[in-house]
Amino acid sequence: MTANIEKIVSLSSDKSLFSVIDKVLEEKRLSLEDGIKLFETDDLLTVGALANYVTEKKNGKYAYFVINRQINPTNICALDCNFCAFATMDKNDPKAYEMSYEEIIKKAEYAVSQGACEVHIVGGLHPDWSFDVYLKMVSMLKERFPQLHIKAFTAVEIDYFSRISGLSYEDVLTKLKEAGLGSLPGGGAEIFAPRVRRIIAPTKIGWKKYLEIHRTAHRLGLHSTVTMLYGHVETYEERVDHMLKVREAQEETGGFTCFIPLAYQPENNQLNITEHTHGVDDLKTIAVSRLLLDNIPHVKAYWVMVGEKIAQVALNFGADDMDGTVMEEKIAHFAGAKSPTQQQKEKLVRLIKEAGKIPVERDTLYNHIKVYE
Ligand code: V47
Repeated sequence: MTANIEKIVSLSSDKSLFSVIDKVLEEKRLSLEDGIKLFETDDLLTVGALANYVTEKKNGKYAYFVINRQINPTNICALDCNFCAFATMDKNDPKAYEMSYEEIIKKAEYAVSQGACEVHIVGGLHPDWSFDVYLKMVSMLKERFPQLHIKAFTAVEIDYFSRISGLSYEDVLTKLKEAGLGSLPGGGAEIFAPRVRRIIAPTKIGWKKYLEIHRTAHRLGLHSTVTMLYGHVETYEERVDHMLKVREAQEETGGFTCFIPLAYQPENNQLNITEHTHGVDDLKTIAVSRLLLDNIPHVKAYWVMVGEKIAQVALNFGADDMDGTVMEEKIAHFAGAKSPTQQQKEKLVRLIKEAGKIPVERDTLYNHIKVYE
């Protein structure tokens, strides 16, 4: 394997990459400058080959998917992020909605009937819902479907629950865990740099609180994922800085299972950026994530946001996970995503096999449910 990768990368036409290539092959940690070089090079294939080499050293030929369902209980939200097309602050907006407990149960029931092991719940910060409403959602689902993993509430929601209940982050997370919460999803990270947050999400919590909440969850024995929203006003340096802050937090707790670059979807929002991300940038961002985040076990190519074709190719550019069946996607589709809103298991298996990888149906924490040799 090493001989082959050395042959491949020796073909690189970009001299500025040589020192980075050496570091990767010698398993040395990459720096901010290395990350920027990887983004700035035109030699996408070398960056991809290196990232694939690292992925295969970590996870062999396995590429993961999960039978899951997303549930977004409401889109009424006290925040007004400029990139978000999903949420509304106005309860009378025609697109505003609230789900009842019964509707949530029905959606979970359908998911279980389709073989789901996970529900992924995120939504608006509803100005009239108390923390008890959200707690009941979790306890009710856990009572009814004890086998289901409840991956719910981003750090932004946890911060909101803390503010409306007067409880500390630790107490909010402990109560949710006691009610049946299995893990935290990674939404809300956006780009950590304050310059970018001021433009795209000026009223959202900053990176320090985001990571403090994840660290607290990890200390309580909950795992979580972590995201990065790219393709809008951020620079390469700000992307790399985001990744390095994630790497530092992971060094302390080890609680992140997966890093998920989220490609910006440009429609129906208040940012004046109307371009979708391009394939080269999607693949490079996934590859650089894999190379910089040496202490994160998995990198996800989220088919909803990059599309099925790029997600499939990304399995040879450092990604080893495609997320899942999803069943009902709203956040990206309100913002103009061109992908389907759900996926069949068979299709995910085929996409992975055709990428030359071995499909593995996983649970939320990457335990193998079924290997499709
Ligand atoms: O928090 C919102 C982002 C996130 C847009 O944890 C947008 O495994 C692109 O976090 N363009 C929700 N992105 C989705 C998410 C996620 C998805 C799949 C798996 C996991 C995981 C997490 O989507 C939001 C926000 O960061 N988002 N609007 C937009 N216009």
